[in-house]
Amino acid sequence: MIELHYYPGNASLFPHMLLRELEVPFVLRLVDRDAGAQTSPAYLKLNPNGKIPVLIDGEVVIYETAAIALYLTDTYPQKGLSPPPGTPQRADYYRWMVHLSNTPQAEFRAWFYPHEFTTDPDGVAGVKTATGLRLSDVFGRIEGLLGAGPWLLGERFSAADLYLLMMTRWGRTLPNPIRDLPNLGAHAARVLARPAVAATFKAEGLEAPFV
Ligand SMILES: N[C@@H](CCC(=O)N[C@@H](CS)C(=O)NCC(=O)O)C(=O)O
Repeated sequence: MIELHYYPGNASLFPHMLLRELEVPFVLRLVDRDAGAQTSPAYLKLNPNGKIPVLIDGEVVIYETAAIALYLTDTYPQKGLSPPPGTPQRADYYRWMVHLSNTPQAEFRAWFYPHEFTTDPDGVAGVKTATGLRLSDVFGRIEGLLGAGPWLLGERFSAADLYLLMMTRWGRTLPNPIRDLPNLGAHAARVLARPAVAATFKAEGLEAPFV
């Protein structure tokens, strides 16, 4: 059975929501961050970067959140959570998945771990402030591109919407919370209304406000 190594609310939230949307049997394996389990020798064998999540599916051991999601939507194409390969919508899907991974998610790393982005202890606050400004800029553009949606791919719901919700949630800690942008706030409400998403939040013990 598929195993998802996770920690509540971490980047594993996206593949967790996706597994429930796909209705695939899986088990959750808690990575005990409080004990530093993500850097234990056993975990580093799964993900040498020492980051959460990891997904194991038989002989497949895969890390990097976006890669896990692409793997899952490819493995269960009949569930329709990604458009068919070789179509214009598939191009949009790839664009969103890669953009969300390499721009907002990477910026959130600097937001939550600013000390990693400077060698100057006095520089940490400045890193955080500058990252918050960049994130506002990034989500301002996403707000415009999303428009009325209702989904990132227009009328078609896809895994990318789950990815976006995870980051809207993370953005509740920003000086300008992402949920306050009208299109992104409405998008988050639509994704949160999905039963698989509600079940995921419940299983991880996440409490309101969700975004
Ligand atoms: N690019 C990686 C980043 C994963 C990442 O930064 N995960 C965080 C949790 S959201 C983590 O493992 N933090 C613990 C640590 O860095 O020690 C991915 O998408 O999987």
